[in-house]
This record gives sequence, structure tokens and C-alpha cells, in this order.
Amino acid sequence: MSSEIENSLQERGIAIASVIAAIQHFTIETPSWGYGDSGTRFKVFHWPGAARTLREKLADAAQVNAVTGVCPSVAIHIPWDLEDDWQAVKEYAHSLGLRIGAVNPNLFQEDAYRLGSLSHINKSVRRRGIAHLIECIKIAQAVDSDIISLWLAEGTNYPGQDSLRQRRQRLLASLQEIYAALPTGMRLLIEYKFFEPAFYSTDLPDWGTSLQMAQKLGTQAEVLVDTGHHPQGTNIAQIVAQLLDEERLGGFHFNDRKYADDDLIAGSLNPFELFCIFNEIVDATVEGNANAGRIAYMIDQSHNIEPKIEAMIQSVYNIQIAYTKALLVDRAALRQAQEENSVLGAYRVLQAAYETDVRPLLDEARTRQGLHPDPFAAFEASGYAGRVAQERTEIVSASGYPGA
Ligand code: LRH
Ligand code: MN
Repeated sequence: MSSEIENSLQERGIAIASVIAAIQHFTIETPSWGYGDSGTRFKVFHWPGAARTLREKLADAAQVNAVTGVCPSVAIHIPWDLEDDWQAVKEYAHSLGLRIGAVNPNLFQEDAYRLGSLSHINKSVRRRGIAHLIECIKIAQAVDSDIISLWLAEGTNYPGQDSLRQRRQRLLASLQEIYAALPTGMRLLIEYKFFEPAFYSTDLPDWGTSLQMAQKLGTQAEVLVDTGHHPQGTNIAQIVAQLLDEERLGGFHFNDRKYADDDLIAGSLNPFELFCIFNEIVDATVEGNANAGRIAYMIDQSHNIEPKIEAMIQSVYNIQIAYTKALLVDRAALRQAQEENSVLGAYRVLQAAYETDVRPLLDEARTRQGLHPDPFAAFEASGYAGRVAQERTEIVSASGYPGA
């Protein structure tokens, strides 16, 4: 490991061991749906060996954990991952060194939900949506998960299609019924998205709406930030700072995009944006912000043209790089520059950390964890991808992904 980082940290009284410990304890949850075939409305390409069942998705996730050492949990999506024996699933995950993480309800694929679910004008449809959330809460309890991660596709496509205020009131009433069913200690994370599949109004379009709903519901309700769900030019790092200050930042769905909700590999297009997000989190952590310690870091991507397991390893790698660079920010120098109104001085403090090649540090963290320093080489050497491509010949996709 380059002593250059070690020396500069030492000068600032930071022991390399504390940075490496922070890296090793920073866990990232991978999504079951990221291992199955997925695509766009134009085409879902089948990837040889792509996972087809929850057990295959867990087996693939275990490979990512084996070479990164920081992915001990897998988010599931219901009904894409619906099973009839959750105890058996829990034990199988455990046998792979994994646990089931966030449970994601799905209120966007049944015909009944064409015009919405929890905010639908028909009480029977709202009841159906609420019943699905209650079912997901029971599944979460069965697998010892403490997070329900809710995204709602619903909204309107034309002005006048529905009363936007009444939709909001119906949505809140439905969420209040769901919130009342949450057992102690379980969190409801409310994800927002500014458009798609609704193209005029989306019932949960932005962080402010999700925050208001969470604050109206109670302390077990928080906001989930999907990094692909903002209009171009949005300062996501500022949204993160505001949610941390409100102590309602529940978690992330990391991915990247150039245009819309492209669900590409996190940090592959906007690595500096990801760094700025982690800079806000580390800054709040250093200042003792209570919320910063309970953020659920999760990936939400679909790998349409690239190898899915390697793509997940690359995503974890990119996220670790952004987090580690944020750890290297000289906070004392930053504060001083800010207090002196040294605009560019403060910027260069961040730039110094961002321009630091932290990959040797990450390799060292893996080595000290008893892992191969290079997760890509380790996965390649495992021969796992070739093996499952041989074994999983029958294309019986259960990914649930539209068109898969
Ligand atoms: C919606 C979303 C949501 C998931 C889905 C797979 O765009 O981000 O989090 O349920 O992707
Ligand atoms: Mn998402």
C-alpha cells in the first residue's frame, strides 16, 4: 500500500487502521433483481447463467460477498422473489453467509393498479395495495428483516385525470394504515421518483413529498434516495444533507445515469457526485449526527448488456472508492477554509481527497480481511460465471422483470 496515503493521514493524526476498519464495516446490500435477466421496454437480453430463482440470486450474491467482504445482505422484491417457506430461505441464505435485507413490495405490475394502488380512487384497490404491504411486513418478520422499502409507480398521465390533492390524502390514509401495522424496530423507507411510469404527475415525486409523508407517519418512516430518480441538474448531495439534518435519511438505492432512470453501475458516469454524497454523510458522522449511523446502503440496478455478477462487484467497488475518498477529506482544514470564507481553499480540500487514488487502500482492506486484494481477479479465478452458464441452461426466467 502506498505510504503516500499513510504518511498524509499520519500527519493529520489519522491511523490507517481506523480508515481500513471503516472500509471493512461499511456494508452494501445488493438487489436480488440485479442478478436476473432485465432490460428495457425494447428488449430483455438473456445472459448465459443469469439467476432465475431466489436461491440462484442468493448464490450469486454470495459470490459478490465472497470477493468484496462487504455485502452480507440481499434485498428481495415481492412477488418477484415470493416463496412459500421463508424459514428455509432464511436458512439457505445463512448457509451462504448472507441474510435477507430490505423487502420491496410491488404495486406496479398488477392490472388492478393501472390507475394507482394506495392512492387509487376505488377503496377496494387501495385495500388490495394495503393488504400487499401487510403481507410484505409479515415476510420481513419471517426473514428477520427490519426494512420495508416502498416505491410507488403511481400518478397521472394527463392534467385533470384525477384530483392531485385527493390522491395525496388517499395515499396518506393508506400509508397510515400500513404504518400502524409495522412492528417495533421495523422501518418504512419511502422512495420517490420524479416521473415514469407516470408521465404527468407522480404521487411521490421528490424528497420533500416523501419527507412530509414520513414526518406525518412517525419516526419509523424515513426517506429512500434512489440516485437515478432526480431531474437533471439536481444536487443530490444537498438533498442528503437536508435529510440528515431532519434525521430522516433511511437509505439509498445506488445506481448511475446519464439521462433518466438508467439504472447503470453506480459511480460509472458521475463519480464526483457520488463522492459529494458520501462527503455529506461522513461530515455529518464526524459531527455526531445520529441518523448517519443507520443509513441502509443498497444498490438498485439492472444490468441489461453486461455480466450481472461482475457488474455488481464493479458497483460495490465504485461505491467503496467514493466512500473511502470521503473518509480522507481533511475535515479540520475544510472547516478552517469555510470559516475563512476561502471558497477555493475549501474546494481544494475536497479535491485533494477526491484526486487520491484509494484503490491500494481498498486492496489492503481486503487483504487484511483475508481476501484477494483484487475482487475481479478473485471472481475470474473462481470460474463461477462459467460454471453457472453451463448449469443454468433452461431459460425459465422468474426475475419478474417486465419482458424477462
Ligand atoms: C423504480 C425502482 C424501485 C424498484 C425498481 C426495481 O424505478 O427504483 O426501487 O422497485 O426500481
Ligand atoms: Mn430504486
